[in-house]
Amino acid sequence: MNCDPGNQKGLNDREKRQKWAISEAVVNSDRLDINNYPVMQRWETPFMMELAKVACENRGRVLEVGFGMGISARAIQQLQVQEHIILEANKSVFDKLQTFISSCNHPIVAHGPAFWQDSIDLIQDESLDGILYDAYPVVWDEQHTHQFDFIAKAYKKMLPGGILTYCNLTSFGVLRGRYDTWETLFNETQLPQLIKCGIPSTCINFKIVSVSPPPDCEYYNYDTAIVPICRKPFSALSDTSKGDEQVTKVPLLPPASASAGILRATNKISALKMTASEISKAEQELQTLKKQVMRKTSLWSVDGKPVTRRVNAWTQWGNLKEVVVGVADNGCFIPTQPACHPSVNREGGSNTTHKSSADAGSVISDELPWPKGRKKQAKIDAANAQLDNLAKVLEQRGIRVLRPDPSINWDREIKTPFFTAENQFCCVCGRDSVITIGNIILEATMSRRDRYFEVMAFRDIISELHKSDKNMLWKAAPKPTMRDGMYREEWWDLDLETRYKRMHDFTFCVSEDEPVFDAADITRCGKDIFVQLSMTCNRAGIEWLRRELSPHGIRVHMVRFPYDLAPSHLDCTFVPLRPGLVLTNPDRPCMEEDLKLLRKNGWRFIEAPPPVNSVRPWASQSSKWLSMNVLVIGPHTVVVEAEETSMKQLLENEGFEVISVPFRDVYEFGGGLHCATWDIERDDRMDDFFPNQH
Ligand code: DAV
Repeated sequence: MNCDPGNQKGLNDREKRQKWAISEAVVNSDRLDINNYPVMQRWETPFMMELAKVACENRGRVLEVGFGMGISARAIQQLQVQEHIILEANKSVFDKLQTFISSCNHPIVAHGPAFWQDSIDLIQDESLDGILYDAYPVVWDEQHTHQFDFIAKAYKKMLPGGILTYCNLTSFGVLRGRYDTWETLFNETQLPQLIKCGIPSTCINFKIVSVSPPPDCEYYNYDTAIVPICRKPFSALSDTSKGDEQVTKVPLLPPASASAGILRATNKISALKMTASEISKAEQELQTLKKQVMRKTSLWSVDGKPVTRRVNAWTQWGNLKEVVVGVADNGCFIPTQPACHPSVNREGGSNTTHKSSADAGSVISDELPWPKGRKKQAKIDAANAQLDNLAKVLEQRGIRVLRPDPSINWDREIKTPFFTAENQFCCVCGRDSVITIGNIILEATMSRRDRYFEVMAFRDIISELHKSDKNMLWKAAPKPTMRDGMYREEWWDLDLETRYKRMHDFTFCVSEDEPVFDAADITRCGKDIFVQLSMTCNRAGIEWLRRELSPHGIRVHMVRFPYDLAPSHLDCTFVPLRPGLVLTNPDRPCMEEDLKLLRKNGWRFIEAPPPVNSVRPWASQSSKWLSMNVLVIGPHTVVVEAEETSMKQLLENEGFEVISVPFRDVYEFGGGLHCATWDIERDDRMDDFFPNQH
């Protein structure tokens, strides 16, 4: 093709750019031309989709350079990234971009009209999860090289694990004639330049995709095209490849665990042949990376300016905007203690999903003591895979997802002046240790010794929120001593018959000496919150909540379920789904006295169906009713465990859209979908759903 697009003769580079910036864009449904240069054509759509898929693999925060006809921008929007940043140089294209933004569902930040050279530094270093570069070679001498100038600058803007792709069809269309294969073209013209940009050769690859340009296309006449894939590695990996200019076919690093943005050690290590010391270095690197990712995620900043964040959750059903999903890293078995005597479920299988080895529980329980310390990595990985998947599903719905600190070693003894616990638990269930009530983030007292410090895994997130939302109130309930005298340990020895006889006493293993509650003993319905008297929440705890929250206009109501002989947490017993509707547990009817308020205000109750899979995994200390531990993410949308199809059916009959996700591998880490999440922002208000109080 004619390679000098328009008259650039006699102009210096700056003047060429200035001329380009103000040239009129001529656009129709098939093509975009500027100064008579064919900038973009409709046939590139499937190709742009491929580029977008690469750039959005980690979702997160994706930068796009060059808006053109908006083809890749549309693709990126479809892939539902969390933030989409676009740089565009030409003024009239930029105007079209403004119109495009107003029609988009996911947040876009546009910079321009400005060349990337002038706007790239608006983006923080190490802040991007993906980059798609598709700018036109405005200075024609740079036709084959302009992408490298960009990549050299943009590489430091990427997070470790970030992914970059680019397109330069006007160049590839010319170069292809000079090489036998795409591979030789790539290895000779792209790879050395990419290495010069600082990318280790082991992190560079490409794929070939099919395209169908029309025969009269001015710049491209091939039926395949190249999609470069460049990843930013851990520094440990870049060290090993320093000076490596030799190119052979190399395996790509496996994709980042996209939802959390966390690369897990297993992935990383299996991808490469590494020595023991390299592995240990990589592991350390991994911990640092995880922390960086957490920090970045919790800052949630655009261009260095924090996005307005809001701590606001008044209900269980308002549209969910921001949520924390737990992580299972370093998760341990619950140690035996006055508040908990864990035991093996005889009926539980060794595999949580298939019932093939369903007798494993009885074998373990007959032959082995309750285990101590850290769970097997395979169990942790399995739970993490389901947690990561939940995070991904929520992100795809435009919900911002944060994760707690995965680097805390829970397999460590704790000693206070009052007790010793041989190991701690995990931070899967944020629901238990912290709750958002309106603009208040409240840390619970907790009831179990092994969970004394669990909230610390969420502290980075909490303090970040405290910095960015000036209206947020940060409260922590008084930490109990958890000394022996705080518990009635003899309760554990009561046989079922005795517990049954005493069911209306509502006395459990925790005494009334000190206020005690777990955050999951609470459920929110606007101005009114309900708190369950349980093994994990005593009357003193409810009284503490009442005094603390009533000055904020919140009414605290106690709820009791006498048939639950070992109650803990409300979210498998009494689950508000939307205004006027509560999901109830058929085995655990509520005290009629406690239901009066709901009945008077016209609330309706639907009973949970029996669990489809009622086999509790052998190490799970929760009941089979985790089937009703659903996560409501909006007034019409509920997330349900994948095997619980009867629950799905019930909720669909009530008019909900039901999203199914597998979650049984998480059960032994303390709970289900509701337990493993902590909502920070919902689109709701302090409404009064119970105007008839008396
Ligand atoms: O019914 O076993 C479990 C809740 C765990 N956070 C139950 C409640």
